[in-house]
Amino acid sequence: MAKTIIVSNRLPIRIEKEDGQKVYKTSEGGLATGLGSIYKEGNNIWIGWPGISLSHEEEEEVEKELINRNMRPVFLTEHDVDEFYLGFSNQTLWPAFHYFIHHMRFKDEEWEAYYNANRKFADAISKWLEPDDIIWVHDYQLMLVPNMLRKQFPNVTIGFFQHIPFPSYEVFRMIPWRKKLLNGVLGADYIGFHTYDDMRHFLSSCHRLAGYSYERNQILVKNRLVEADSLPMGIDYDKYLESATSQLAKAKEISYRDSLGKQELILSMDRLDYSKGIPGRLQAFDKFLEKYPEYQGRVSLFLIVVPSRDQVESYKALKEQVEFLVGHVNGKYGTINYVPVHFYYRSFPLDDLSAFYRMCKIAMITPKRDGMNLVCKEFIASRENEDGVLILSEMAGASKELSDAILVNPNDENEMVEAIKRALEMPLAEQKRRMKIMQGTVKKYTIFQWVDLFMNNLKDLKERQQSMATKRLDDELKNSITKDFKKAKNPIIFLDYDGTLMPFNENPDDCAPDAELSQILHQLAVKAKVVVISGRKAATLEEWLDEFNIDLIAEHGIKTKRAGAKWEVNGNLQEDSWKNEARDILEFYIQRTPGSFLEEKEHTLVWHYRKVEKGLGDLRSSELSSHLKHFMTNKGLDVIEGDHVVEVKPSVINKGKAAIERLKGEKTDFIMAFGDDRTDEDTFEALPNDALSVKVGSGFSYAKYAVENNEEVRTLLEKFVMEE
Ligand code: GDG
Repeated sequence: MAKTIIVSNRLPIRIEKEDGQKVYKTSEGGLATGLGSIYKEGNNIWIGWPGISLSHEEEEEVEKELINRNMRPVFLTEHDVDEFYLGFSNQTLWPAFHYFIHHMRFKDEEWEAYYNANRKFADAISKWLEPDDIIWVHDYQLMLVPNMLRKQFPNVTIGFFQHIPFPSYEVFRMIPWRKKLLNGVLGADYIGFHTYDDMRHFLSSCHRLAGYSYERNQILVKNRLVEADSLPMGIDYDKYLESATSQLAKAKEISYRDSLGKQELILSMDRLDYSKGIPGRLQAFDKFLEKYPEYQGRVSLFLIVVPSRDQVESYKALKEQVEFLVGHVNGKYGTINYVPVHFYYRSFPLDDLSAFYRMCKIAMITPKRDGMNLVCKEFIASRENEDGVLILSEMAGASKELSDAILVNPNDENEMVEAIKRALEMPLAEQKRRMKIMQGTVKKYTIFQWVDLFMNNLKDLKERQQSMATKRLDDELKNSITKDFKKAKNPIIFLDYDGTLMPFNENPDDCAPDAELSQILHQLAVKAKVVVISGRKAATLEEWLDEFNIDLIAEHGIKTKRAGAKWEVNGNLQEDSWKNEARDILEFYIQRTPGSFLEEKEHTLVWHYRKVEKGLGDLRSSELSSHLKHFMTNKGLDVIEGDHVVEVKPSVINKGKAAIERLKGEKTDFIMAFGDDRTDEDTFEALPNDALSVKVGSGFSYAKYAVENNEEVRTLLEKFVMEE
């Protein structure tokens, strides 16, 4: 039976050594809870690192134990952990993705370790993978895994979820291995982010740095439909509510309260991380007590910092900074019976957390950046009496869902100071109104709903891929078409040129046929009528292709030249009086778009933007197209948006009409057409039903079949002319 394989850097269990004995400690994390409903079922498994480096003998023993718990280990050496995890993951990707560019470092050896560790994960997955399994890879430590698997198993179903933000393309582009990282993730079919902005940034990086175009949230990667999506992660609401209303949590609250005194408490709880904005929060609290001294003695900050990555220098420095600030505030405002900041540098069991969520009326969660932030959702779920106030950073993914919090910019100290005052003074009715709305949201979008949605969307996408993939020209079809071609007495083949027979070149004048193509055309012309049907100028086609003794159709059908004969101009053409006006418009866009240029053909005008900065070229081409469409009303012209070109031409002309014209009076028993862009769609659409049509590249098409690129076209044509 097909199974689901969850993959993350850490397993939902960690092994620790106590007095030389291995102890298995389960993780209480949100992800482990949510995915627990999956990996514990049937033959499903979770693959990841168990959190400790072991000897070979120990590894065997641990693997056996983990198999009983539906887990499979990936063993990492201490070197892997230093370079892959603490190094590349946490000192290159983490700071980049959280916009801490001054903390980023780029080390070749750490990149290599990242690659090798990802390979270890991919190998472990391959070891357990069976046909029809679904793989769900988690987070930034494993960005290369999806494509490593895709190369090995082209049809496997892979989902990827990124738990941290995805930065703007301007920041992501700074990483030397950016393209490899993007291609790594694009090996997945369905790619989830917490917010729409993260998704948008990812798509824009794919477009601008890796050259993929996208429509809405979909990208075609080598003919495979890949979808990015925004899917905010939730929590196990009932678990937090139940824990907060348990007798144990209530008893703990009473005992802590007794020791703490009467102060109002503001909860701050994070892992030790510079992205969480802990110093900024302390500084704002300091400012608050200074600006509103009447609150000194009446309110305290309950500051929990959970140890994390403290072998990394920047984290060590952060810890010292936090300790310094705590000391500073306590020294400045503390009295015998007033502690302004209660500071704990350690983790607590859930009952304690629940007691904290109960006893602190205000939670102040003000990260500088956070993918989602689950603590604020847990606080909301734990507020049994629907009171309390959440001060939340607008830089946390959660802020997109929790607009009834007091939202603050964590870099604006004054705003944070005022937010503390507002929270402390918020009337109970207002607190309840806001809290109820937020509870409604957090209760509705739980971790379980998130898991279901992700899995359903992934399966759905796979089905859509399969229905699209029926068009691919596979080997069996290629063989049977080749047989038909060889049997035919009078075959005719229409070939577009650029993108179909030749790859695109930065310089359009540099595309004369190479030796391989020349040989194919020579041989093909002996066995079939060959018609090159292109948007190019007649003179260019003649210079490059006349020697092959084939038919040429230039400028989308304006001029036609039979093999060995002279050029003829299409009889339907009117005067070109529109050209002067259209040229002025194009010149206007050339001035505003560095790198673009005009190509003037006898009966058409073409604006090229292949060399223009990516986003700008797209923007200007759509502006230009709509400008031209407006100008052309009733002028009998067409505007065609091709591959990095916008072309204006008389509408009486198109490749489809030219192809039909060429077929008149022809007694043919095999018609086939190849083309790659919008203009070739006219050919595919116009040809008789029994004609074969092949789209080169990705995208929807009228063609019956699709191949990947011009090399695949050449290979098929070579097959046609090969002697038996
Ligand atoms: C990453 C992204 C995204 C904390 N202290 C204790 C404790 N915790 C638990 C909390 C919460 C979890 O740890 C922290 O989750 P966050 O979401 O706040 O932050 P990250 O660890 O940075 O997680 C983040 C998340 O992935 C999910 O996609 O939201 O943006 O950075 O559940 O309760 N748990 C216990 N004792 C503690 O002392 N038991």
